[in-house]
Amino acid sequence: MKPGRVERYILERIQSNGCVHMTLLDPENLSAQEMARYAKICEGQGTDAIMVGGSIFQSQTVLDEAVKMVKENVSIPVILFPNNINAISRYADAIWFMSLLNSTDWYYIVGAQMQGSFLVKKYGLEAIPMGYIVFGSDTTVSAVGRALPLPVDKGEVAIGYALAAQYLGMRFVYLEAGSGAKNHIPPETIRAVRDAVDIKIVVGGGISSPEDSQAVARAGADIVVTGTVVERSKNAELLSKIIRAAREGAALRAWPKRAEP
Ligand code: 1GP
Repeated sequence: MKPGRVERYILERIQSNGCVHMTLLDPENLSAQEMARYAKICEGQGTDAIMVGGSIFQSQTVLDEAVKMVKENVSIPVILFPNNINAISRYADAIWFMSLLNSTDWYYIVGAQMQGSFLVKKYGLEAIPMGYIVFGSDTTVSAVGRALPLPVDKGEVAIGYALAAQYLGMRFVYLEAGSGAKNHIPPETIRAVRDAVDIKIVVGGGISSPEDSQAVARAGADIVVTGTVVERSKNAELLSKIIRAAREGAALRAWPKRAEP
């Protein structure tokens, strides 16, 4: 399966800016109108794509409404970030087709994917293959996804999962600290994964300041995801600084640019 339109857009942005920023909006926390308004503001501040999803979201009807409204208000891609099979909307541009690699439950590794694949095909959604690694044990995503608690500061464990993602043919790997996590994934862990894999690295969870954003991008995140900071602070200027800081972090990397495959 070759990269589709949205994936090519992401890769081009990573190539030109060093790092991409994505905003995660959760239909569980925001109405469709709020999602559309926030998405528009985030686009205005320079975010590269809107991700829609959350850990406990349950209604496909509400999701459809939210995605439709967001789509009407922005021109950047809207990418589904599903927690389950009812988090698939025909109105999105693409879906992170992800497996929670360190789940202890078959369902989150491949069961939901097997069931959801029919809708992805029926809707003609662009599927972007991604390995999802959840760190820590005290977040909603960790509890819902039955994640085997991974230590955030043990790079070698993360490397194993990230390499597995790469060898399984996934083109992205997401290092997830969990939405609203007290701390983001440490730069040392990101750097360790960066040094080990060739696929693109997504980092999210607990990134709440320009300093955080710069640190994770500098350590090697190709995509920096923030959600809670916008929902909580409602501060467009802060978001703008976080987005700028991600690009600055990428520019400050001390190692040579990787050759594109
Ligand atoms: C959650 O990584 C994302 O899946 C975003 O986390 O809400 O902490 O920014 P935050």
